[in-house]
Amino acid sequence: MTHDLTAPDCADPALEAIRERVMRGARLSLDDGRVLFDTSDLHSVIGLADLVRRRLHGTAAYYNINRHLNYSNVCALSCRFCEFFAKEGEPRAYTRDMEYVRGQVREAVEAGATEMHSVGGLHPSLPFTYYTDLVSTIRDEAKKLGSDLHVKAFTAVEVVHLARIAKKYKGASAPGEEGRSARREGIRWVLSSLMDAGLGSLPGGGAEVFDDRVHDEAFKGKIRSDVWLDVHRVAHELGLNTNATLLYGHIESREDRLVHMDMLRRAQDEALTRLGYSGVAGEASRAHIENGHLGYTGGEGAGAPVVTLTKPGTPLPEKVAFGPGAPASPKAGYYQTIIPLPFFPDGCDLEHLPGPSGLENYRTLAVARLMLDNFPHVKAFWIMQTLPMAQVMLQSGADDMDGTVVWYDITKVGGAGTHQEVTPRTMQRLIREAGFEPIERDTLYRRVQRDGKQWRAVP
Ligand code: V47
Repeated sequence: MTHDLTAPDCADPALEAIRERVMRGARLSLDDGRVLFDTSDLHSVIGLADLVRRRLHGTAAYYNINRHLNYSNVCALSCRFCEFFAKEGEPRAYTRDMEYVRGQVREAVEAGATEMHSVGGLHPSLPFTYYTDLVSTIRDEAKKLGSDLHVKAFTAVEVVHLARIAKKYKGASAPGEEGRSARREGIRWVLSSLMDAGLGSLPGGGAEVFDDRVHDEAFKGKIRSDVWLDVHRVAHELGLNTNATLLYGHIESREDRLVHMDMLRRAQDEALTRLGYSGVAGEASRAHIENGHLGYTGGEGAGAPVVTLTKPGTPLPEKVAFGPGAPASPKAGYYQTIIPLPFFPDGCDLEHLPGPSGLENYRTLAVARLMLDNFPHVKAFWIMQTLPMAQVMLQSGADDMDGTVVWYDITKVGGAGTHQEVTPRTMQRLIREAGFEPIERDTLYRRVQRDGKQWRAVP
């Protein structure tokens, strides 16, 4: 970790106070976030985000060797931003059987993959056992081939759907604490069953934007922010690491993005406190009062102490959980990475919208790095950002490119097909070109030591 970095001089005087807070590693308020979004001095915003990124990760830039497996595109929902879903019986609908899954695992292991990322639609009729079989099939087939392939699977939206299918969601719609504890119990049951089958972590999908107006207009029927956050909270309590996304550039406002970021960092305050980090109680109330301007109180967890990772010398959670001196059976359970996802209009119900500009992509990513001071990683998901943008994003706050991927059918960038792949060698070259040192990581951000397709994770 590098500590002796200096922040760039800012052309916009409105950024000076923020610059000073960033240098100290102090939490930025929502008002600071508004300035970062409004200033025409984008270069300084990017420079500040780059400073935080270098403080946390030096010149390292991470990637992994992974595969995506979408088990079914059949979905009971019809979200307006989504071009992935199909209805049962439609010619383009598919649901994969276990023979297909085993074939995908063999190909993944052959390519040296360390991670299988698996998500799908909310299928109306698959039984709960399909999902536990999916996870155990991936793990067992990989083990037969000598690989400890990590299964990162099921968004929070799917987890709730599974609780319903398994009939473990009874009473969850009751008002207040009663409904909430029934909901949590169902979620806990589902996640524990999936963990017994071999689930290793949760991906960050399904968060979209934590705003009820946007929710009702663009993805009504999906779980709301409180439930999404609850799924991740229960996952953390069970020791699972998770990611979080932010889908932006559609009908949401920049203010909505800021509130989304604030809700996530409060949830992470709680998770890191559980991991043993100590926070600053006074800062929590300060941020709480400032955020109260909006009539938004930060929701549950608003009283947790503020825990930042951006103060010089603060250890990263992966070092606390898995590094030297960590307990023999590691205790994890926190958000690893924020993944800002630019909206792609092609082929969905919101096709008339333009989608975000390149500059808006840089700004949103840089603001995410600055506001989410307790998220260790920021991912420039190259499939959606494109490779050239992701390279520049490594200089704008991102430290992770995601993986080698191969098939990705949630979005088809610029009308391209679903085959999108970079080789590890190309990934390394692109990272070096951007001025960073490529580090292959596993899903939990441990370094990978590899001999061909044989690999092991080291803390
Ligand atoms: O939740 C859907 C988004 C997400 C569109 O955790 C769209 O490591 C843009 O979550 N334009 C799924 N985005 C992808 C995802 C993800 C990807 C990579 C890594 C990880 C991780 C997670 O894709 C959905 C939704 O927000 N999405 N449609 C669209 N038209």
